[in-house]
Amino acid sequence: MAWINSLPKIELHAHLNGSIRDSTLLELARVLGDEGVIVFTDVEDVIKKNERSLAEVFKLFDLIHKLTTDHKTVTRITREVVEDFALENVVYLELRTTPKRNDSIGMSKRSYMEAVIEGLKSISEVDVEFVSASDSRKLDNVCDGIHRKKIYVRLLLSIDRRETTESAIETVKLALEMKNVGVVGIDLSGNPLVGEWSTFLPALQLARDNDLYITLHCGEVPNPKEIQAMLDFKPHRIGHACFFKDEDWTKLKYLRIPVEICLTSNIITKSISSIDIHHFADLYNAKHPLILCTDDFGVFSTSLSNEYALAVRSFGLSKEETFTLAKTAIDATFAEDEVKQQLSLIYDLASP
Ligand code: 6MZ
Repeated sequence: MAWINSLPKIELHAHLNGSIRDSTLLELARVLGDEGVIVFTDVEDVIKKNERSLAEVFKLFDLIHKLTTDHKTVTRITREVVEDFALENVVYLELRTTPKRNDSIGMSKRSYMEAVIEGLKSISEVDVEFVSASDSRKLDNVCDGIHRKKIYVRLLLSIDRRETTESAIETVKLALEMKNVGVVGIDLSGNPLVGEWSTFLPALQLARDNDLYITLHCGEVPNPKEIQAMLDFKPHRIGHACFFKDEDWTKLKYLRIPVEICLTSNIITKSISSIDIHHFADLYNAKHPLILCTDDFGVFSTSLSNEYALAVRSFGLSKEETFTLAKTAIDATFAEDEVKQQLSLIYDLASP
């Protein structure tokens, strides 16, 4: 479906370390293998595998973090991930990542994030705008007569559910300090079987009090109490919503909280047993705000175009419906009004 590739798309749920090219991961693994830090062939099998349970996904992230967590590599993967999204016509990307501290290599949460920003600055294949629209050089996608892809990038700092309250608060404070370089919000993610909602609440409240946007991984496993507590917090968006009960749907729909839908991720991790019973259909028919997203395009071997194609095939969307679905994602972004207007223009020009 070539038209899906050329459709301008908006990605709002993508984890940096889950969106690494396999070729890059294998290259990094080979280097650590040569240094004797890991056994390359073991890692090669894990990286190339396509079926993974949710528990295996989190084991894989521990491995990926071993391969990627030095400043130079963080810069490199940021550059590659943004380029890959731009090349498939993602015009606005909210990229999320967990700031990491690693004393043994002199990495602080701040220096980790500076390496991410360095990655954004180092992109030359495509035009990137990641500071506020009014401060940035105006993006013109015709350069010397050659059309270049352009992409707006905003950052969300993730709190990992393994973190303490203090560590989560540190991340929120860092996000506040980095608002001038494109950080717009906070995400709560990580293994949903780990950690308590009450641990993260003070940090999330601090974020809210200081006008950061908030998105929560919500209902990725059955946890009725936590789902209700999260909805009562009224985040600006949620991700997944796989294990919602009737009362959760009622509350979600009443509050009109947009849902980031990650079809392939939900199917591969078996959070949803089959695509034809995915909650996309019910939310879509109810005209509830939803956004198709990749989650981790590296880990789940997908792309945003692939997620749209899957929705078209599975739910019978027409071209017009698909275009409208892509365009209405603008409303759910955490972007400034000026960027939203620019995105509207991009869609108007691409209208079928
Ligand atoms: C929950 C997830 C996730 O932050 O190191 N992450 N958290 N559910 C998911 N669904 C499968 N996919 C990714 O990117 C990797 C981290 O993002 C979170 C996990 O905390 C993972 O360690 P960063 O760039």
